[in-house]
Amino acid sequence: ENREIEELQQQLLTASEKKQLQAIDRLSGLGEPGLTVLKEFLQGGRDREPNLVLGKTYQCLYQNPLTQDFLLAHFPHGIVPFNSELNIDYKPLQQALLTQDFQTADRITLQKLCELAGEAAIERKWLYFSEVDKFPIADLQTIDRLWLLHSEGKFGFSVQREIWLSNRKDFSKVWSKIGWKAEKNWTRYPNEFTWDLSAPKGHLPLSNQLRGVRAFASLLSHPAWSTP
Ligand code: UYC
Repeated sequence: ENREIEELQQQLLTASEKKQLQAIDRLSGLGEPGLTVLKEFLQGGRDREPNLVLGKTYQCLYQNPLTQDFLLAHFPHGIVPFNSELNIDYKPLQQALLTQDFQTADRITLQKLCELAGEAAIERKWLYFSEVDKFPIADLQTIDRLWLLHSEGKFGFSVQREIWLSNRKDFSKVWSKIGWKAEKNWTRYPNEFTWDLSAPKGHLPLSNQLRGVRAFASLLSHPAWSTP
């Protein structure tokens, strides 16, 4: 058994990303010794730019009652810094994503985007594209990183942007790729959307197209995605 733990630790430290993610799943099912490896790995990544592997490690430790205290003591704010130019609180978004409650996270995301846009948008509950252009880079990057790191890289605006770019900005192609349209029919909110990691890449967060594509297009063209 020790041998297995050591091999998985090695895999976690040096293998390809895909193998690293698999190692995390296996280690989290091996009780105390497996959890110890995961805790050390998270500690070791403290000063690095958080990536998908650290995101999933945090996720697994968060879901295990045995490691809640460890996280509270050593990573009380998670692994993605809540950078915000407008002093917006991203904790509720982080919490929903941590429990993989993607439907709640999606609603919070729209709420946060409206907060970024200001009073009028909060009242209106949807966005004008002219408001989106003015969103601060730091806030969009925080929202995107939270989605990305807590979905094994599946969800987030930057993922949607990559799909949009690789389809030459042709939204009619994007909709079917990200599962927002099947044949000629729009996917119906909320029940026809997929609220877990079995969804297609880029499926979430949603952006209602009822009032046109311009706000979503502005979001995907925002300088946040070409700024380090
Ligand atoms: N809905 O179809 N959507 C709503 C999506 C469309 C419609 C909310 C996404 C097409 C109406 C969210 C898609 C359409 C409401 C989404 C989609 C349509 C509504 C809740 C695939 C008709 C009731 C938050 C592109 C043909 C609300 C919100 C209202 C709600 C998302 C209809 C998140 C991604 C064009 C009637 N749809 N939406 O924004 O305002 O309301 O009447 O996109």
